[in-house]
Order: sequence, then C-alpha cells, then structure tokens
Amino acid sequence: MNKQLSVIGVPMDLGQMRRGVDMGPSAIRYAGMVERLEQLKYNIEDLGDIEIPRPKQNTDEKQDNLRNLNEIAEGSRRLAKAVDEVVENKRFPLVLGGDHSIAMGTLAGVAKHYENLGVIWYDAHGDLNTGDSSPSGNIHGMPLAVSLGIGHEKLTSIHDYEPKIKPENIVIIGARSLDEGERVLIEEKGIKVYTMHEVDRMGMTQVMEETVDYLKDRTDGVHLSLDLDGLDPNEAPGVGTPVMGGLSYRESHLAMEMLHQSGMITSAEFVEVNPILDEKNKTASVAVGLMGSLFGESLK
Ligand code: EXY
Ligand code: MN
Ligand code: MN
Ligand code: MN
Repeated sequence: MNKQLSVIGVPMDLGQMRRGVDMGPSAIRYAGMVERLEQLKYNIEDLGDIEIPRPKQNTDEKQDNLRNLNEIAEGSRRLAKAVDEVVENKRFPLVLGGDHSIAMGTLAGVAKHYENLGVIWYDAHGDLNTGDSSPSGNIHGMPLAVSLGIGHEKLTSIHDYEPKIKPENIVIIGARSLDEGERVLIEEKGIKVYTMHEVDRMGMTQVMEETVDYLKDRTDGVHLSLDLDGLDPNEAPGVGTPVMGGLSYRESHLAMEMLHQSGMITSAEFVEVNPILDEKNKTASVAVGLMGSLFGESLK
C-alpha cells in the first residue's frame, strides 16, 4: 500500500437534511486518526478542509428534485481538484466526510487517473437515485448513479469528463435499503451487490474473497467508499440515515483487514459521521478503528 497519505476533510451537510454531519471530519480527527496511522509508519499530510459554499436560499427549495444542487456541484468541483492533485503527486487520498454526496467529487478526482477504477461501496444504501427516482431529493442518495454518468448534467459533468466509473467495476456491500429505481438500475447495469442477506448466508470472509477476486483482474486501482451507516446503528449510531440489521464492527474490521491484505486499495473515503447524532464520538472512533485495519494494523 502507498505509504504517503494525504487527508482531505469535506464539511459537507447539504446532501441531506440532518445538520451536524459537516463536523464529521473534525470528529474523526479528534478520534485520533493521525496518531493511529503514524504508528503504522505512514507519512501523513493533512490538507485541512475543503470550503463548502453555503446555500443562499431556503434549503427546502429544490431544483429538479435536487436539494442544494449548485452548492453541492461547486463543493464537488473543489474536492475533485484537490483529490486529483493528491493522486497526481503519487499520494493516497484519504477523504473524510461529510455526507455521501462528496463521493461525486472524490471519484471525479481519482478516476481520471485510471482506465478501470474499481469501487467498493460499503453502505446500507445503493446511492443510485436520480432526481427522477429519489423519494427525498437528497443528493447523498445519488453519488453512485452520478459517477456512472446518470443524473443531472451539473453533477455528472463535475471535473469536465464523464462517466467516472463503469458499472461492472462496482461492488456494493451491506445493502439493505434500496429504492425501486435503484433496484432497476442495479439489474439493468449488472452491478454486483452483496446485500445483508448474502453477507448473512455466505459470511464476510467469502464476500470479501469474492470481491477481491472479482475486482483484481478487471481494475487498475480500487476506491473504497465507506458509509458508516453500512454498519449496524447499535455500533455506529452517529449517522443521519440509520438502517437496522447492519454489518457488525467485527465483520467490518475483517473486511478492512482483507482489503489491506489484497493490497488493491488506492484511495478511500469515510463518510456520514454525524457527531451531533453520535454517542461520545463512538462512530468517529469506529471509523478510525476501521482505518487502522485498512492501513495494516494487525495483532501479530
Ligand atoms: N434512498 C434514500 C434516498 O435516496 O433518499 C436514502 C438515501 C440515504 C443515502 C445514505 C448515505 O447513504
Ligand atoms: Mn451512502
Ligand atoms: Mn448510506
Ligand atoms: Mn484484527
């Protein structure tokens, strides 16, 4: 794994309705991220936070069922530029959210550097909505579709190219809340999904073995987009859209260890940590614990 890490915080809360997720990057830093990774002998440069524009109008006004479209598009462009530069400098981008809408910017910055970027989407949700299919108008439920080039042009065109990724290079893990339009898209595009049902039946070991196997020959880099709501809300309560019956901390820890062993992860983001909804920074600590495993902590 690349030992040169660049951390970028993205205090974005415009992709959904619960305030507080903009403080996610601080919460993760306070949970001891840098110290934890320095122990693993990484060289860490913290680039601070991207500036996110504040909406001028009432946040409930939507354009084409897309809440805060212009501000999110602008924030994503700034993030894409910063991430692009990190990859250009041969460093590993580690992005801290912020709600999951930030993945549009992260992927825009990363995918430019790969022919076939793989994406592991660790999440209770598919994030495959568009303005037309979304029940909420919340853009944090759309970044995976946008990255496939599906959705509003102001979003799909971020960083001046599209699409960013291909459907056959995606693996979704932990899904248990998919809207009708998302199911149709998954079927139509042949996106690989391990729902909670499959995780329960197969076990996380097999899910990760298959995931690594599936991605290793077809991709030239793999981005991990880890939404903390992929975990069960009992263990990661500080998220805006919790869904019961999620992945355990132990399963997630194992998944991160296996990804470390695979050596295939070339960029990562940890999103949806909302310290206002959290219990004593528990969810941020879980995020840092998972980073420890992803970046190579082990008991031996
Ligand atoms: N599917 C629902 C929607 O589009 O409104 C909920 C999306 C939640 C997205 C979270 C962050 O992963
Ligand atoms: Mn998500
Ligand atoms: Mn989610
Ligand atoms: Mn372990």
